[in-house]
Amino acid sequence: MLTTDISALQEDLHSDLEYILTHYGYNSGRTPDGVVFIHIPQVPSHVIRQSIAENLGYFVYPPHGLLYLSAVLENNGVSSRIADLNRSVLTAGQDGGKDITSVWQAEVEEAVSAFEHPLVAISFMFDSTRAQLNEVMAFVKKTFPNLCVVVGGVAATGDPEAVLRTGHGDIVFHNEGEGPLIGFFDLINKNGSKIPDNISFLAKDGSLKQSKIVSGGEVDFDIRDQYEKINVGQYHKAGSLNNFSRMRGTDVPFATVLSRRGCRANCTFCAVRNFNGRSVRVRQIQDVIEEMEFLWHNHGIRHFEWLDDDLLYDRSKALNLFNEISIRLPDATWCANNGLIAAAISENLLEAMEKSGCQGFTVGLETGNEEMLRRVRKPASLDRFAKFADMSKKYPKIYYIVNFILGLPDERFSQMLDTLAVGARAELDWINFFTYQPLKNTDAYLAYGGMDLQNYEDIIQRGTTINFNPVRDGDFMNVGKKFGIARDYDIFDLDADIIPSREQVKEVWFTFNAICNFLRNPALFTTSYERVRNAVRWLEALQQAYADNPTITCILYYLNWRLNEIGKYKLDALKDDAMRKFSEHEYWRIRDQAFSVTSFLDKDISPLDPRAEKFFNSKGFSMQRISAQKLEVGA
Ligand code: B12
Ligand code: SF4
Repeated sequence: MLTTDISALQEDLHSDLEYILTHYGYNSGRTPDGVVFIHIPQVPSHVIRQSIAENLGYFVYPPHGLLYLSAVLENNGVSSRIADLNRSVLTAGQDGGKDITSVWQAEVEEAVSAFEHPLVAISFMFDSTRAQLNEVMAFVKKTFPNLCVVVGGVAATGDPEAVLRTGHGDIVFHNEGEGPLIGFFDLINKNGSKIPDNISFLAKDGSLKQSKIVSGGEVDFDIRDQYEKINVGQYHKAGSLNNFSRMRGTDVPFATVLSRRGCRANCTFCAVRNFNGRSVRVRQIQDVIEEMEFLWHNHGIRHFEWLDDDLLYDRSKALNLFNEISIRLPDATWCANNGLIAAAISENLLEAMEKSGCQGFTVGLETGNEEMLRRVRKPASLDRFAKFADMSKKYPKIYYIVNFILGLPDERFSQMLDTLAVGARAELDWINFFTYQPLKNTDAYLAYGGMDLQNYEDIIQRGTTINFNPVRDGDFMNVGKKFGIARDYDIFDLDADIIPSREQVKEVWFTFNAICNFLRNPALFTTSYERVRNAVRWLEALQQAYADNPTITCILYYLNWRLNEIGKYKLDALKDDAMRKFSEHEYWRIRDQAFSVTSFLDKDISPLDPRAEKFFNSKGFSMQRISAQKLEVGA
């Protein structure tokens, strides 16, 4: 068995690294004449479905981290190319006849051919894309055996050894890459002796070596010139950022922005603290705005998505940022799907957000159970969340989403029910219920040893299409037939003290989702025109991605009837469409027997099963609320 020896001694490391440097001629003057950065495909080729790709249903985030890395290298005189293989495979996927693998391979070859002997630097962000990483690394090594291959990013940091043991990657960079990459070029260009921080590699004897691991660093980099390398204004043609970007319009050019690195919190299931370090580092407001203006004027970007993990950190700076956006980019829109901390939201922030073009954001509460909240170290209290939920009703133009995780380690069914009650009572616009999946380099993973992983297809589906829906998982279709799994309203008969199996959690997910987002979606009852309008936009965007799902069409029928803005002809067409989908999918017909979503087509809201209503009553409120009507014009 190969040994693992973590050593921080510079001299030892230097001699260990020597053989890699010698192999590529780096210590005899043959330094890289450039860098080819590679963003690997996020979706495996065999999973890409032409209909989803055409519908722009896959995520297509610009490779933001690589823009930063190429900017710092350029400042240091090293030129680079960025090959976004993800975008290429999605574009190829829209054209059913293309051989997707040969498309990304050609792109790699083309990028490499721009140089004589570049360094190949691959980004590996998500464990779920390991198969694609391995495929790309193997291709590069086979085609260009004389090129050094380095890998960085969140997933590479989480398990560097797994990357190195493939034999196709030479060095792994940990954490944020700007400083260490410059350190690496200093070492080889200037023939220096300081081994850069944050690298792992295998020594000649096969043992794992690691330099000092540090986190944090500079955040104010000017990346504007780098956007040219990826032609950022074209990304919306290959996919979406999330359902918010779809709600804004699939023809609207979008880009991502980052104003802060790090997060003030340290939730057990999250990799951010271990990756970015303890502090939150805030960029200069001026720089952020100039970047956005540049994108607006030079690349036609009209919609922005924040990548920040803690966008509201330093409230007064956040307020200034939003105020500045509303003055300098009055027609821009933005969303923050990555999750804001509800406790940090105040009324004046909401006002400034709305004015600056905020169309919607997500808050991460994760659980509605106090004990679980403490256990996952979420910086939230149920009281603060309830206050935020009340406050949100004063700013109905913003679409509010809350994230919950079901099936956290050792979570009992009663605790999941608390989540249902907190979510239902808050009456935000949408609830994302996720099922739990531990991630490497998180405290939860370390504590639970990575057990309880979902099946591979599940992870791929969840990670690559805009709003994961277990219904797409073939296994889920049959789950109700499995012995001992309660489904639909029968989940309310489950023993409150059990820790539900993963199969059972999926059914709990289905019922919670059906109740909160469909049967009792707040847009069915609110008197706010904006909220109903937003809900229609949201559901229309969702329907594009889930074209087979008739429940979305049913609720759209009802909400459009409430809005009273489309004529009878279009309304009838929606009804026909819903009926057609039911006739084509037995699965949905069976679900409808339990939940009666087809009542929406009769302009009726069906009562909840008494077991569900009894549960809500036990929490002190009712969810029956039958009397919804058309909105008054101008309401
Ligand atoms: C945007 C985003 C997404 C986007 C996709 C982004 C993309 N590139 O395609 C979407 C919404 C699709 C997404 C999905 C998921 N995401 Co996500 N996502 C993010 C987020 C918010 C921002 C990433 C980002 O751009 N950061 C800003 C740039 C500047 O930093 P960076 O990309 O990390 O790059 C730096 C370093 O990583 C490093 N680096 C990166 N590449 C390289 C390469 C080299 C050679 C070097 C030297 C260095 C280097 O240097 C860069 C500059 O400092 C991060 C959290 C975060 N704030 O980072 C989570 C995060 C990366 N996501 C995470 C997760 C878990 C997921 C999902 C699994 C969620 C889910 N439950 O479905 C899916 C999986 C996606 C998949 N493909 O299968 C985890 C990753 C943990 C892990 N080990 O896998 C993170 C860290 C969030 C968390 N809560 O812990 N995500
Ligand atoms: S608040 Fe969000 S980003 Fe911050 S540690 Fe918790 S899950 Fe991670």
